Amino acid sequence: EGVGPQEYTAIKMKIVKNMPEKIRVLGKPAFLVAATLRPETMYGQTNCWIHPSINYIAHEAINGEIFITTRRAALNMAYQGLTQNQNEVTIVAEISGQELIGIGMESPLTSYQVLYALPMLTIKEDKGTGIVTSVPSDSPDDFVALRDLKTKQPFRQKFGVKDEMVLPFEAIPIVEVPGLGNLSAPTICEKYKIQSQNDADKLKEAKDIVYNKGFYDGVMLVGPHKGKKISDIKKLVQKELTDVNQACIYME
Ligand code: A2H
Repeated sequence: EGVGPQEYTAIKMKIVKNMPEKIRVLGKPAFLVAATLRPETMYGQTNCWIHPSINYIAHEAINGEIFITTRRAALNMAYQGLTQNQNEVTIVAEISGQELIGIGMESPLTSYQVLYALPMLTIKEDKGTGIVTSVPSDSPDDFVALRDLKTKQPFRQKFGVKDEMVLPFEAIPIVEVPGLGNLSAPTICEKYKIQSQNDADKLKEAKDIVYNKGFYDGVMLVGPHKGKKISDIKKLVQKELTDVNQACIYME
């Protein structure tokens, strides 16, 4: 970080359930847009993460679509040709993270037909779009946050998360990592005895290992790039998604 521009894949997740009224009345296709460095992990997505107390906006994107992101990300998008009016953000609704929780979406590549926006308290407002794809098989942060929601009913209740938005969703094996198997994040969290998302130090260590090994030594287990190394296919998957308008390139 801090060494120049970072290129993300902005994943378009189409709202198909529990659309907030102020978005529905716009009568346009609307998307939660998540920024990821690992587009090939979309095969294992189980949900997306929202910060309940961040304020998001719905804005006019290219092709008559509505994107939901932070205001900051929308402004960056405006200078990258991703908004309807060049260099301009046209806000059509302001919406709190809490209001986004429980929205149901269709997302590219994953085997779950509909997945849900769920709360994560460690999301940063000043990174990406403020919306994060959740891949518990390959991200310790995602695995632990999903497990916390599954095991702690009061946590679900506090944020209005229904059981059916969480309980049926399991990590999907998508990447084989030498020494860590095909569910590298759950495996390392077990090994380091990480109890919850508050175990920040242990989580950081676990992440450093899984992210590095996953990216440089990991091998894809599913999809058309099965058998190939992650570092060789990241760009290919990004292009496949942007070619069919399910993602955009987003820089910051
Ligand atoms: B990655 P970097 Cl499977 N707040 O996506 C907190 N985290 C955020 C965020 C925000 N506002 N925006 C994006 N991120 C996460 C997938 C993934 C990611 C996997 C493995 C590694 C990985 C699934 N979550 O990232 O600080 C997103 O999680 C390794 C770092 O810009 C995004 O990619 O380097 C990554 O952090 C961007 O982090």
